[in-house]
Amino acid sequence: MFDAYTKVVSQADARGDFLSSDQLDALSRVTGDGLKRIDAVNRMTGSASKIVSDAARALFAEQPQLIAPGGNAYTNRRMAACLRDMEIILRYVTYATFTGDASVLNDRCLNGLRETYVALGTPGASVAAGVEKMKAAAIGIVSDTNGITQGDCSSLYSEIGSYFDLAAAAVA
Ligand code: PEB
Repeated sequence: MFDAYTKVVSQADARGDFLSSDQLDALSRVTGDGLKRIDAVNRMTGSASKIVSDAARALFAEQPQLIAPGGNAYTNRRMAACLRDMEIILRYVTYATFTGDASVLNDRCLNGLRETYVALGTPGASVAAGVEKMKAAAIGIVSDTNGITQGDCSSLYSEIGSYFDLAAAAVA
């Protein structure tokens, strides 16, 4: 598991190189955006249950076969597992956002997830659709400018979006 800093150090060490000025510039941008990053994590964390439930509601409205008899989210047990899975994925996206690196998401959540869903008969494309709905909800909440000092957060939004996209692509 890496963060934005240890990832660069590990890559430089593997080559026996000092950190390059490009790498230092990139890391100083990460540092400069540090408080924005923590605010974003704080908002996603505080609204996690809303992000999950709104995304799940939208997913089931769009794909009602999932909750019909025989569907993969039919029965309370499977519905609970589905909501739990979405929450787990969101939690790892917040970790990746916090560390500025996708490795925790990849190594601890997405690795083998597609195979797990295939084995369970859970439709990966539907999980991916749910993840994309969480992305929209999360970025909406993170980018709410109400009551905060406004600044340029565009690269942070696209980074957060990329973690959701990574999760969706891993199971689709
Ligand atoms: C991954 N999900 C399920 C299981 C596992 C995971 C390991 C099997 C064991 C169990 O039921 O608990 N666990 C989960 C995860 C990590 C982990 C992400 C990462 C660290 O450890 N069903 C749907 C939707 C979708 C869904 C499309 C969006 O119709 C999910 C939610 N996951 C779903 C369902 C089950 C499941 C299990 C319904 C139960 C399937 C079953 O038992 O038939």
